[in-house]
Amino acid sequence: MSFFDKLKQGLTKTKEAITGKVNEVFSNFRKVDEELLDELEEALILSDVGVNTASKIVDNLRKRIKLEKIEDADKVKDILKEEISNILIEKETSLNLSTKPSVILFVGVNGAGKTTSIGKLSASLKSQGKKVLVAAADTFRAAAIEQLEVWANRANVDLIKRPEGSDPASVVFDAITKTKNDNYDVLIIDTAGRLHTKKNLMEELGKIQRIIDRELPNADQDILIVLDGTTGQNALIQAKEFSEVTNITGIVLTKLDGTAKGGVVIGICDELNVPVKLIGVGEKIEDLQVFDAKEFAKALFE
Ligand SMILES: Nc1nc2c(ncn2[C@@H]2O[C@H](COP(=O)(O)OP(=O)(O)O)[C@@H](O)[C@H]2O)c(=O)[nH]1
Ligand SMILES: [Mg+2]
Repeated sequence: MSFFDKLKQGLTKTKEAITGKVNEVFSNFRKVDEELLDELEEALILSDVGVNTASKIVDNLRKRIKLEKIEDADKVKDILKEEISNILIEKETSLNLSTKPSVILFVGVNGAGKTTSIGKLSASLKSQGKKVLVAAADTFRAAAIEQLEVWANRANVDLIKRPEGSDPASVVFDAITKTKNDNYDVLIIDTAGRLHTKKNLMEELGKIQRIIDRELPNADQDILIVLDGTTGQNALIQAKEFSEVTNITGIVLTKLDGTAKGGVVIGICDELNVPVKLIGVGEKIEDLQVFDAKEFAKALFE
């Protein structure tokens, strides 16, 4: 299956949710009036686009209807698609990998899909000829370390681990040392999603960050927050919370396959000053895609 077919298949339910609701609105309206716009706004909110973004889209729609003197409901539908696509297509989405080595730090709550996404990304980078090291800095549970090891084996990349309960920052330090000594291209760091308090989490991530900055001051860095797409608007809230404690450079949105809440991508692209860089469309090793906004919009509307 091609990447696009896979994406399209993964987005089936989201597509049904958004276009289903929007089409229903249009089937009830022949006239372009304020009531139509209200109903459209509600349909977007119900599709997990988010209140702010839905209202922004409809405001733009209202302006264009007036400016372009639109009376035909079908034309409104076209403009709606355009407005949504415009929101999706604004940002640069490639990973920062121009230095050797470069570092990718994964953060996000438990269960979001960090470890799985690291496994998938490692395999993809490896297939591009890169020498990849992964660091098991989620030392909170033994199972988390084992799970990363399984993925590292699957992706055929090297792993640095220490026993459960070890200081995550020291795992990162060891990993950086190995990265330098053995000439790795990319170091990918897994972190714990939940500590006792937000303060703990902040301190932990801060410590890891300082070590990276000190030991690899010239390395390209990505700090990717992994968000579970099936949680809809909650994903947006989490992204905002994490951006308070760390300098996020990109979003990995997982589990878009099989959820109807993928509309949250639109809200995320609109509300956060951070690009969606990768999306998860399945549990298999090949099921991580570079986020291509154009393709995404196409998969949503065609
Ligand atoms: N369907 C689907 N499941 C996923 C995806 N990404 C992760 N998962 C599943 O989500 C669960 C939690 O993932 P995990 O990587 O352990 O999350 P972590 O706690 O953030 O490290 C696992 O069962 C994964 O198989 C995805 O893109 N699609
Ligand atoms: Mg994990």
